[in-house]
Amino acid sequence: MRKSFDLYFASSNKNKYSEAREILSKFQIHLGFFEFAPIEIQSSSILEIATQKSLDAYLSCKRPVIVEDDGLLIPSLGGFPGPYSSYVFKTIGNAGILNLVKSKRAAEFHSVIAYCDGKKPVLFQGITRGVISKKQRGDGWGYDPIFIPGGKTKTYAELDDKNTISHRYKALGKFARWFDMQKSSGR
Ligand code: ITT
Repeated sequence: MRKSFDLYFASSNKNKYSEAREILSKFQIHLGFFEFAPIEIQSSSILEIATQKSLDAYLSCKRPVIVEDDGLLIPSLGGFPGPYSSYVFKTIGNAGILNLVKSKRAAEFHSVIAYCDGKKPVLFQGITRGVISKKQRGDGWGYDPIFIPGGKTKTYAELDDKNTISHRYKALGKFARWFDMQKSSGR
């Protein structure tokens, strides 16, 4: 691993890393990729899942590391798919979600970033509210073609500025400010 990175992003999902690297570079934080296939615990809380993922990632990476757990929550479906977003995407995918969502289309994308350097993990949360589109639009990854963030008419997949408004951007922005303070206080 190169030494020039400030910390690592552990994930099996290179799309998440690419966006996180671009976002953190705006805060002068250099992020390396640590390929890692987490064994996700069964929990209804993405905060709990992210906490455990970060502890496991640190054991493998042995360097300061962040992980991210995301969930797409659809209130009219009782918060589904929420903590099961990864599994649901791999099984029924965007077409399956579009079949399930009828009139009430409100949705939320949640991101939890968990930082671990061997001590108690520190968590940062970001939420972007929006709606589920009526059909898939754009060529993005994951749920990008069906999620329209609030105040926009385009899906995440169609937007050029996803990385300045996304759930990931909001969680990483909080992390970056905290990380900077830790560095300046010499910790
Ligand atoms: P990890 O190895 O980091 O756990 P993962 O892909 O399993 O990667 P998550 O459980 O955190 O990641 O994410 C749940 C799913 O939500 C993910 O697989 C994507 O399909 C989707 N997702 C998360 N963020 C997204 C985004 O910005 N745009 C589109 N889909 C997203």
